[in-house]
Amino acid sequence: MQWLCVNGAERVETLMSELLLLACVLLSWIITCQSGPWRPCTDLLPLDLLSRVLPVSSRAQDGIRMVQSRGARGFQFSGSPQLFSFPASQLFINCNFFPAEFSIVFTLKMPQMAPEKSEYIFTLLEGDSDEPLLGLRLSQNKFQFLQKGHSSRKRITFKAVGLDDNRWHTVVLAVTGRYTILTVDCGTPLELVLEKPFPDDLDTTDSTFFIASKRRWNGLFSGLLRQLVLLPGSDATSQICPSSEPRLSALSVPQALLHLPIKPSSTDLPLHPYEAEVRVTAGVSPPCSHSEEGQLWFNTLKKGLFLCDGIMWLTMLQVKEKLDYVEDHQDLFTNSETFDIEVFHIPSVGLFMATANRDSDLGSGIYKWTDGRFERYQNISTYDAQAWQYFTVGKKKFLVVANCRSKDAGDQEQSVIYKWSSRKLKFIRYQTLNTHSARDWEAFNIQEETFLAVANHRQGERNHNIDSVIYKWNPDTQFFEVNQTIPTTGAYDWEFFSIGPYYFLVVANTFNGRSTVIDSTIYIWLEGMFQPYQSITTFGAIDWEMFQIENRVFLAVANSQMLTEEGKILYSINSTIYELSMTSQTFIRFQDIETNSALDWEYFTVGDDKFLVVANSYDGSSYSLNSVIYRWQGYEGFIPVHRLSTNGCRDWEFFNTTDGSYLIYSSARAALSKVLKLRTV
Ligand SMILES: *[C@@H]1O[C@H](CO)[C@@H](O)[C@H](O)[C@H]1NC(C)=O
Ligand SMILES: *[C@@H]1O[C@H](CO)[C@@H](O)[C@H](O)[C@H]1NC(C)=O
Ligand SMILES: *[C@@H]1O[C@H](CO)[C@@H](O)[C@H](O)[C@H]1NC(C)=O
Ligand SMILES: *[C@@H]1O[C@H](CO)[C@@H](O)[C@H](O)[C@H]1NC(C)=O
Ligand SMILES: [Ca+2]
Ligand SMILES: [Ca+2]
Ligand SMILES: [Ca+2]
Repeated sequence: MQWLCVNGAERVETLMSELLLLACVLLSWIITCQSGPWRPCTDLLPLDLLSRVLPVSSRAQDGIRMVQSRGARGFQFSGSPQLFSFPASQLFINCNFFPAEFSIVFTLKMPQMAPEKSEYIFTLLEGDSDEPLLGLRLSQNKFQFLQKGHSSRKRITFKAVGLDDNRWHTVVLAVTGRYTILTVDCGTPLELVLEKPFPDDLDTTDSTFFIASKRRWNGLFSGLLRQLVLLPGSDATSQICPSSEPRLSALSVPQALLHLPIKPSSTDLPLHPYEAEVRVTAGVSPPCSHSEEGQLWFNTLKKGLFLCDGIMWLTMLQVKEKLDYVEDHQDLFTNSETFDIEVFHIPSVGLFMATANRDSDLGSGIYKWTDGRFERYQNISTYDAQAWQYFTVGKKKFLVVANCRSKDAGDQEQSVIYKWSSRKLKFIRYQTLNTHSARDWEAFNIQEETFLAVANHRQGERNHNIDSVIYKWNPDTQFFEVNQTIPTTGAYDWEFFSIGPYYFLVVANTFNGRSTVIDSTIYIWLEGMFQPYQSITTFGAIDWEMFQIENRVFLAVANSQMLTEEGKILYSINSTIYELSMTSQTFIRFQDIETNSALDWEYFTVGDDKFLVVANSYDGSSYSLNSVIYRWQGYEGFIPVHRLSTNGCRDWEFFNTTDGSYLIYSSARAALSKVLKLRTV
């Protein structure tokens, strides 16, 4: 008790002294700027200098690239220094004096610098002068604060500050009176005492801020800059320290860099550590000199990869094909409405497609690609088929169908595995498995064992809260046997993926009997079973699509409808793309895309370009809607590039043959699927 009281009192005292300090700081500010009715020269808020030189409305801009490294993003500057400057008058709106007391916060990542070399984090230059009024300069193992006084020039040097070790660092430089205090990664402050206090009449009239340079190419900052903030009137240290991530502690970081928020690790899973150096945008040629030798540059405009040989950029890869437009290729009349299309290739036999058709009397179809078109190949009896999955076990080839009804009313519902007979050249019935309104089968391998997971949607008319089942191939019996059951909620889709040595399975939970606003769960394979890893709230989730771009891992959900417990229903809602954050080891929101009862996402690539196509099926009144192809733009995420009119669009599949790439989509409203050819230039 005694201890508690003392501690409490101490805390009050500290708070008081902080308030006092703040009052002093404000007071000196008032005195400094007072001429006429008092107003500070700038807003007394953190002034984010970096944001001021970023592309407006997050358009790609020449000479600046967003790079992700060691779990965080920063900007790399390679363009003309003029591009990254702005007049000081933008900040000093009420008068022209630089604050006498201030702090500067910056976060950077910098490879080791050559001896003799120095680079600027920013400078404030007056007119055409080359002498900074103020500036921050880095050189090997050294950090300098440059400052111009009345007639003299000062350089305050902090030695043995190793910021150039290729790791993220957050630095606060606080200037108050005679003191210049440097705090690196919330560590012990280094203090240097000036001969004279920082001037209270540093005039910024006619001067310009240059971010990452001193107006010239020479000394251009070559590392990554994530944060650069001027805080007039106070010391920012107390605002950002202590921090659970002192190297990335933030006062104000540009929005565009926050797609990868830094969260403390919530789970101790030893996720594969890897590094993603993603370079996205570069219109003009970045500098290529001795120091860039061996560096690669990906030119998104010209579609080429270039290597710097120390003098010039050498072309490494030829210009790749680009998607130009999409044209109708084949109208494919199916037995009935089609809920899923599965395209697969049987080596030395050919390319096939299976359609999962609604009508139980007509069954489902298998088609073979012949002379550039799909032709009917085999009919298979199915009962309100929802999905097909093709997979292999050793040399055996299988197709499994998700039947969502039984053959005769009242009978047990069964899904069926078919095996390819290389003698009959047909699929023949192999094994039946009891399922409950089955919606999807997912086949996958873990350490040379084959698994099959079924999404059981509903038991009887009402019960959505049932088990979905994972089966495992038994090499002795040569059949699939139950390996694990997982409670699911109106399950619609399973998606399996692996990242490094880890295996994941994610379920799309659609409906709990009352609402579609429920959690869908990602599972991870640990100790011989799938265990919950992360839950994400979804809105009638129907499909998960996992894809990787460079080293980044994404999961996109197709949200079909928002039905709340109060009975409100919406179809035009966001479907969301999540990205795996290496820092937090969880999937976090990357981009929201407005969709109309989205039922499927399909990821595909053409040349170097990456695309997502969504199946928009219903907007509350019409099924005739555009489905949309989005192209990956790096910095901007996915942007719409093509709209295709569809009717009750249910499923998209991408495939390629020797004569090109195709998309096929099915309709849940008509017995017509369409094959589209991707035209490239
Ligand atoms: C499959 O069934 C459809 C519809 O009943 C029929 O038109 C077609 O001839 C059948 N195809 C084969 C290969 O049996
Ligand atoms: C499921 O399969 C894994 C991998 O073979 C095995 O370790 C585990 O014991 C199996 N679980 C059951 C319940 O059979
Ligand atoms: C979709 O997401 C965007 C961006 O997050 C948000 O502004 C918008 O309100 C959302 N729309 C709907 C219908 O939820
Ligand atoms: C064709 O598609 C497959 C799988 O979708 C892909 O692995 C392969 O690289 C593609 N081939 C070409 C030439 O695009
Ligand atoms: Ca499909
Ligand atoms: Ca699936
Ligand atoms: Ca999909």
